[in-house]
Amino acid sequence: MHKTEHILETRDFILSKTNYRPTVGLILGSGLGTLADEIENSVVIPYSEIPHFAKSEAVGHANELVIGELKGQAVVAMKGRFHYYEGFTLDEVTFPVRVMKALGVEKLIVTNACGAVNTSFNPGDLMLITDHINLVGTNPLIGPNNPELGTRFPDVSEVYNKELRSLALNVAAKQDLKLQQGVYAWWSGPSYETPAEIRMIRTLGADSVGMSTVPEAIVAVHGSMKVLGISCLTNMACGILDQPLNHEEVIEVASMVRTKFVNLVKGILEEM
Ligand code: 6GU
Repeated sequence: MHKTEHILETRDFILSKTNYRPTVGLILGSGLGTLADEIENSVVIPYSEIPHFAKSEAVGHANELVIGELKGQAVVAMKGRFHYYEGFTLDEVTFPVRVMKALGVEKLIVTNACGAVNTSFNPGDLMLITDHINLVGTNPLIGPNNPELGTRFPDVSEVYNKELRSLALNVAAKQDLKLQQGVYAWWSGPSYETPAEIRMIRTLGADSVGMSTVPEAIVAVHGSMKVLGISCLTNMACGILDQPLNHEEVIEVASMVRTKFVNLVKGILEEM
C-alpha cells in the first residue's frame, strides 16, 4: 500500500525543482524515451535522487523524471520505468503514478514496446491499447487499501479512456498513420513466451503481449486518472515467424518507429 505521507514528500520534492504544474503524465517505454528530450524548459531528476523512488541499477534505461512543457502542455515524463521482472515490488513499480496524481496529473499516457500476437499486425506498427488482460496472477492493489487514494474494488470496465482513444485515432488519421487497436496482455517476463503460450494468449483474446503497463494503468484508474495506452509492436511474438526473439531487435525496431511515435504523441498533446 502506498502511504499518503510518502507520496506527498515526493511531490513536494519535485515541486521544489520546477515551477511547472504538470497535468499530463507520460511513461515512456523501451526505446521510446527520446520523446522526453523534446520537453522544453525541462528539469531532469534522476530517480536515484527522488525520495521513496525504488533504487534501480538496470542499464539501458535512462531512469530519470523530466518535467517541463511539450506542445503547450505542462508534462511530467518518466524516461524509463520500473519493471516487475527486475525484482521490484508492484508498489515500487507504481509509486510514480501516485506521485503524478499528487502533482496534479489527470491524464496519463503509458507507452511500451511489445510483441504482436495478432498475426495481421506487423513489426513497427503502433497499437492503441483498447483493453488489457492481466496474466501475471498478481495485482498492484493487493494489500490494505489506502482510501485516500481510491476505492477498495475499482471498476475497470474502461481502463483506457474512450475519449482519449478517439482523440488519438483522429490525430493518427490526420497524420496518415495506421494506428492498430487491440488488447494488451501483461506477461511477467523476463523470459519471453513460448510458442504454446502465444497460442494460448491469442486464444484468450489478446493482440499484443509485453512486460509492463498494466500495473501502472490499474493504479492510475484506482486514482481516477484518464489513461491512454500506446504500444510499439517491435516484433511478432514467438512462434509466428520461424525465428528466435532477441532484445536487440526490440530496441532496434523501437528506435526505427521513434519518429512516428513521437509525432503521434506530440499531436495528441496538441489536441488535448
Ligand atoms: Cl514477444 N513478449 C513480451 N512479453 N514482451 C515483449 C515482446 C514479446 N516483444 C517485445 N517485448
